[in-house]
Formats: sequence, structure tokens, C-alpha cells
Amino acid sequence: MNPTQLFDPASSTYTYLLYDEQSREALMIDPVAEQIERDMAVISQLGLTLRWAVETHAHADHVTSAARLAELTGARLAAPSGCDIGTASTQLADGDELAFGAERVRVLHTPGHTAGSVCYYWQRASAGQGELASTSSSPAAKFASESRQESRHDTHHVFTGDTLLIGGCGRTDFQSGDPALLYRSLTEVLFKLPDTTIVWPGHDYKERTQSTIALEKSTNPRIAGKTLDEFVALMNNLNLPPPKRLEEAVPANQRSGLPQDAGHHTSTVAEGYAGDITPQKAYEWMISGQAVLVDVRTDAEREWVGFVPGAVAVAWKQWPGMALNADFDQAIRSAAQGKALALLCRSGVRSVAAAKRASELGLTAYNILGGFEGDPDDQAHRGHKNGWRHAGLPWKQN
Ligand SMILES: N[C@@H](CCC(=O)N[C@@H](CS)C(=O)NCC(=O)O)C(=O)O
Repeated sequence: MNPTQLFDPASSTYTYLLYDEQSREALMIDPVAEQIERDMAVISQLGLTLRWAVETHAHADHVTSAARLAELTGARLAAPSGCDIGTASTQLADGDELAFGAERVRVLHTPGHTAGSVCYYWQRASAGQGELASTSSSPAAKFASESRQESRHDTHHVFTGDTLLIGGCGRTDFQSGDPALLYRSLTEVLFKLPDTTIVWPGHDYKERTQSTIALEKSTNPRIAGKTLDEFVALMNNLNLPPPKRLEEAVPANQRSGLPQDAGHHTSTVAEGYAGDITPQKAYEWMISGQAVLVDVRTDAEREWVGFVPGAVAVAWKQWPGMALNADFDQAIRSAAQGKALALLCRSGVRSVAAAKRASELGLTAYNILGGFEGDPDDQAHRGHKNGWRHAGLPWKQN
């Protein structure tokens, strides 16, 4: 099956879902924060297990949902090693491969739009027969009617991020951009792929969906027939306005979209819930009786990783499958007893979703930054940067 192409209209960003038809293991490229519910629904409708959430670079125009996807699905985060995305446990170099079932994508380092930018090349292992059910009531058929899921089975695919766009290419005027490096990446790396390779761009601003290497090589007005000097001159004179979300997006994407730790501030105001608080503040509130500490992790996490004595357990989702806890509303209402809630999860992602839901129910709910285990460090080890345990607050293990 060709990749499933998903679109975010606000940023004209394409997200791609690739999967192995036998094992149903999947990999998602460049997910967008605002589309997480759609993406989770697609993963579930197709019956997939997401193994990887990956980035082509640290985006400047939208914020990724990679960390939240990882939290919700158990997927691992992978990002190009030159992009300063320290939250990704797998740092990718040229030639690395990421496997999902029997399929694998290969990393092509293609600097130019940014120094760390990569493309992903997928030469499909299997030439399956397709599987869109013919009955219109099946989940796959319903999903196919709402998105661009191709029933074709092309063999060679390249996901080009912002390195190569249809009839264009990524700009090179910020974030370590370099037009000479981009020229080399286009002509020496991408244009050396088989001509029939399908080009799946990171954006399109004119509703085009795909191209091929042969077509871009011969018709792309930025690069076709251009010398290095001509290309560099053209790129240096684009005079494009900066992306509207540049200042916000790059730092957020370098944390895989995780919320910023608010340090020692008491709380920060957040959209849809009462705010973010440090673990220290949550502990103070719990022992003074000002708030109820609610652990929204799964039973399995509390049992195996550790728990906070005195916290009330109300799971947001449950393992296995991470299905939403159907009793959440009722349980969180009875946990509150008229007090504010401080919600704790693994690293402060699920607790935001739970705090938003509790707020919809009329409760005052805060998110505890960094959760129980904290954000991963450069080695993907949790507990060294932030979070409840890092702060030395009380906890126990069974
Ligand atoms: N208008 C968009 C940004 C458009 C833009 O600058 N896109 C970047 C990728 S983030 C690019 O490289 N564009 C190449 C081009 O437009 O030629 C926004 O404000 O977010």
C-alpha cells in the first residue's frame, strides 16, 4: 500500500503514515500537534501499531505532535541528529534505517533548508495486493473516503520534508539554511534516486499531492537546468516573509512538542485548563490540602514504575491498548471533593489532556510539569532532567 497522506490546512503540512500490511506496524512522518486526534483515529481505524514518530527537521511553521503520539501509542521518537531535537531517543544519521514490521525507511541526510534536514527513502519490501475492503461500511473503506489513502503499490518513495517541494524547494534564509548545500542535496542525493520514485513533499501550498523524481529533475523551476551559482542567486533573492509561528515553533519542535517546563514559577496559565505547576508546588498543595493530587497514569505504570503515597489514582487511559478510561469523568469528579486538582502522568502530556477534560467538567485542574518520570535526556533516559522523582519528592515502589 502506498503511504497515507494527511494534510494540515493551517500550515499546508503533509503528514505521512507508512505501514507494513502483514504486521500492521507503522511509522509516521512529520505529525502536526493540532491533528493528533485525527491521526490517532486513523491509526486505530487501520488497526496499526505505531512504532515510530519521526521528523524530517525542526519545523518553523507548525508544532509537532511527536511526543504526544509517543505517549499515547508507545511509539519511539526519531529525529535527525543535526536538528537539536534532544527529546528524540533515536538520533538519525545518513544511511540509518528505521524498521516497522518487514518494511524499513532509509535516512538520507539532505542539508540545505536546515543543516540537519533529512529525507526518508522507502523501497517497499512487499508488493501487497492492497486491502481496501470493497464494502463501504468497513472502517478501512470509510477512512479511505475521508483521506488520501492510495490503493496503488509503487515501490520507491521519498519523503522530502522541506528539502524538495513540488515545483519548489525549502527556503534557505534562516535556521542554518544554506543554498549551496541544498543544491548538492537536490542534485547529488535526491536526483540520484530512481526516476520513478514518488516524491511526497512536506508541504504544498497549491493542493498538489505528489510528484516523481523524473518530473522534478526536469521541470522544477528552482533547480531544473540551473547551475550552482544560478540556484544560489535565486535562493538568496526569494525575499519571503518569515513563517508566522517561527519563534514559537522551532523551540517547541526541539522538544518534540512537549510543553515548556515553567521552572520555579507557581503556575503558568494554559489554554483549556487551569495551568502548569512544578512538582514541588503540587506537593506543597497536596500536603497543605489545597489540592488533590491525581495520578492519571495506567495501573501498570503505578504498579511497576512507582507511585506517590497520598495521590488518588484515576487513569486517563489504560494499558494494554491505551483505551480511554470510560469511568474517568465520574472518578475525577469524586476525586476533587470541591478542591483543585493537580494531575500527574509520566511526563506531563497525558495530564494535559486529562486536565482539559476535567476543566470541561467544571473542575479546576492543573498539569504537573515533567510528570512522574520527567522528560528524556540526550540518552533517552528519564529522571535526569525534571519531574517528580528528579525533584526528590516522596514516592514508593511495590
Ligand atoms: N506562509 C507560511 C510559511 C511558508 C514558508 O516559508 N514555508 C517554508 C517551509 S516552513 C519554505 O521553505 N517555503 C519555501 C517556499 O515557499 O518557497 C507561514 O507563515 O507559516
